[in-house]
Amino acid sequence: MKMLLLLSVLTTLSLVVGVDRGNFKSCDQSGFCRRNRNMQPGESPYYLLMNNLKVSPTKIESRLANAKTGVLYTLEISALMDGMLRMKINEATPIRQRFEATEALNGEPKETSLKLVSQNSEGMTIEFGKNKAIIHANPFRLDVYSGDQHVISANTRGLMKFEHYRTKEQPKPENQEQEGPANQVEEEKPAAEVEDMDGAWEEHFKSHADSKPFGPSSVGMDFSFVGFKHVYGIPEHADAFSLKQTKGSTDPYRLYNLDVFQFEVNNPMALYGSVPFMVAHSDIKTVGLLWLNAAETWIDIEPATQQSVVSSIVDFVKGSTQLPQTDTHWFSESGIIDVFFLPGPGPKDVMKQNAILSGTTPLPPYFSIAYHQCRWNYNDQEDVRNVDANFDEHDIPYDVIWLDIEHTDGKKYFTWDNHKFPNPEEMINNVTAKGRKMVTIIDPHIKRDSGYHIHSEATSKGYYVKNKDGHDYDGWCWPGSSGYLDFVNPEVRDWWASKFGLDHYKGSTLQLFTWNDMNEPSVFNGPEVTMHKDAKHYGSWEHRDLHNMYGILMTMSTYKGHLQRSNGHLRSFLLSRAFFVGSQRYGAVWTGDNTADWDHLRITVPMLLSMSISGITFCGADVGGFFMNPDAELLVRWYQAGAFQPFFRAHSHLETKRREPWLFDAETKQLIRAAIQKRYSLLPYWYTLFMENEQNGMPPMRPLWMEFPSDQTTFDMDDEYMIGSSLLVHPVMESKATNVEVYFPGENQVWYDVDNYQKFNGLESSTIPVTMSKIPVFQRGGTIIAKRERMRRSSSLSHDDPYTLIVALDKTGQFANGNLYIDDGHTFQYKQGEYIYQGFSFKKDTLTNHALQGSEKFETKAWLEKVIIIGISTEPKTVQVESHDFGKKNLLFTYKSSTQLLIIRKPAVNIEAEWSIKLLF
Ligand code: NBV
Repeated sequence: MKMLLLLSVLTTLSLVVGVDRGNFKSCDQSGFCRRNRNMQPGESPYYLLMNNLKVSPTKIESRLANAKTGVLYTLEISALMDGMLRMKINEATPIRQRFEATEALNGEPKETSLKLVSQNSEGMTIEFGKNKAIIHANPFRLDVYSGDQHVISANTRGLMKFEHYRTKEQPKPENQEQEGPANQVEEEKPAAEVEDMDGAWEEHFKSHADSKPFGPSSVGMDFSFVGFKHVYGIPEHADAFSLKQTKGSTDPYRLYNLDVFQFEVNNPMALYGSVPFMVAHSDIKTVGLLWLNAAETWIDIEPATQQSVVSSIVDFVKGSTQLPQTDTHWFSESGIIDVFFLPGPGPKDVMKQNAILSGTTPLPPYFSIAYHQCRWNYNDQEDVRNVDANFDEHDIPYDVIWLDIEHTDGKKYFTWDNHKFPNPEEMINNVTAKGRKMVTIIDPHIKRDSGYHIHSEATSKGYYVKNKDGHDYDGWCWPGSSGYLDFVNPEVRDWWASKFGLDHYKGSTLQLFTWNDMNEPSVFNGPEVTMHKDAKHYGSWEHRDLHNMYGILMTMSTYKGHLQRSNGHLRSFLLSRAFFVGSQRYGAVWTGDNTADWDHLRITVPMLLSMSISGITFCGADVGGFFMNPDAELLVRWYQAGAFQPFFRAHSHLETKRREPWLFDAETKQLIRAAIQKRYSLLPYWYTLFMENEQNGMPPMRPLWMEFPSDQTTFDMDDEYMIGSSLLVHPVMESKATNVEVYFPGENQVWYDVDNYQKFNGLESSTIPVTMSKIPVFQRGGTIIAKRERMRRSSSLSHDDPYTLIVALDKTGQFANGNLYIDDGHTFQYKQGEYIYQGFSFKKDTLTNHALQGSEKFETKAWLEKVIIIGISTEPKTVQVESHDFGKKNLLFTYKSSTQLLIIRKPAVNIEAEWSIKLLF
């Protein structure tokens, strides 16, 4: 009964009123948030024990002491590759181990050499790479420099807090301040802490009690970004891209993976994923900071100016004594202080540095960057067959059809409802016969049903998370009473991975992929709809310590399962709702249950940009909006935006009206078809960007300032972004829009409207008229993009199709460059060199191609069908192609002087053979 009630509350659309804030804690309702947030800036009680210093070739080790409590901490400052610095602080003699979120990293970061350049009783200066840091001893503070410029300060405002573990019986503290020389601190007997212990030993939220058996354990620190007005990142929040001031106005930004029913836009509330990574950007520098902690975390932001500091050459030159500064304050409920400083100096350097730490998205299989059709639910095999056939019937390409929870036998994952899906394998094969794929949902809550093999094995092997009393944790979710697999245990992860084997997952095939939902984890009857913090994991960790990692640990295991089932031959595709630092290594992520309204469409851009710059690059939002029914206009605009975002999937709630494109009027259907077709024509470009993303961490979807770092107009844009370095997109995200205001970045840049080749100058804004069919997309002058203009039913059928090159000339009308990456699209053979990575360049009057990373091992039949040159001021007399195969040949072409457009027909050279196309005037 209780569950039925819950379900009806969770699913009834007629009750739509937006998020119920009362279900989620505000900072005021959380003891550690209050204890940290209420600290006043001032002199920090933490100081460095200089006589304890240990200097090794890559790190400085010492101890910190808290003058008020006498508690000692270990401090490790190490130099990492690419000029990065890591600062780790832990209790020196903890009575209980503290959790470290290192599994989120892409392996243990490699240390490099560090030099101690000076040292005295007040502190020391170290150099690492081209950067340096000054460590101040008393009070403890760290100033990080990128090159010569002071960029980040830690603990300048004295907000460091490290609540050491203690026993509850400990007598209440005498009010004793303990100052004095460092070596007088006694390691063994820390004095009791004198501080606000409000909410430290037990806390209640609604009907839930958090027993907090280990007492207060929070860690916090302030970081000031010196010289920066803009900070970005720390997804996931439905808020502006350039992060807002929180101190004094709202709650801090919260990072705590939560299943937030009907989330609202423009606020700092926590959502499904957490990446405690921030990027600060100015016209001269970009830096990053990673706070590696998997517990609940809050981040306060406060703009400030740094007074009377001449800390940079630039500042000195400008003669200014005031720098903009953004003060931030980070605090987590438990774990350690483990901070990575990424010195940039440019935005692309920060992306690369973050990629070194947390890894990159492995090149996705080609189909997965195409269009996905999802709904809660496609009801049965017949439904799947019809939807699949209708895409053909209506001539709309699509690659993947998804099955939500109703496909299972009673929400028991890895099973099928035998009535609705009697022949899953046959169903999958019918779909894949057209080059398409399928996805099924697999959630982490396991129905407690003794007849369910996953449950009985998990129970007998002790694979479930335990409650505080040591019994299997029992939470309510879709199947009713459920156990939650303890993915913290590597053995559980291996066991789970094996369940994806074709011999285990009956009815599956190698063409069936996975959707991991509800993995925050969502627990309908838990506090804030998630797991109790005092639940117990493998290794005696409390859920509190690692909550934000539950989802990544699940996807880590699913990913492994995908690789294993094909003996490591085929690439994986999985979609996860929860995410953390490093989740990109396992697949795609989406923004969760949005709503079919214009605000939610608009917020997709800043949300996806925040994820993209934080490493979560294969990201998307439910096209059309999950809750409620979009009208035709909103749906079309959403398809048009989604077609230009990394992960492109339409999805809708069980109780919404069906909304497959053919259910709308002919015009709407045509507009949706056209948007999807645009995505398909640009797949070669997206694929190339994803390959480059795997190599260097550059997100395919990126803010304008990543390409034009010094263009300040771009710093707080929420409605415009780049795809790679060549395309600028400004989706139409207003109802009844007749035009959009587009800003074109970059000095000396020219931009071309991809539909009509109209030219625009950089550093200028233009009003672009829009009709319903218009998607404002512009190609940057000086770039070449490879497209595929023939439409197929699915992307894999286009594998050998010819390419069209769009050559947009730069301002001088003489140069352009671009890349194209091709491989088999679905195996790991590219790692053995089986790929083509090709560069195209146009210089003065000749277009040529050349191998970028040579490889003879992969061949393609794909050829060059057309070349479009934009921005060419004179009509050539002749256009000639030259190749090894047939020598020289004149080509047909047309020239339009009004748009300065040259269209060259059928060069018909193989895309990878050496060739050149010459314009003769
Ligand atoms: O599995 C049902 C839904 C799913 O369609 C959606 O995409 C997820 O975000 N799921 C959440 C559970 C419940 C939603 C109210």
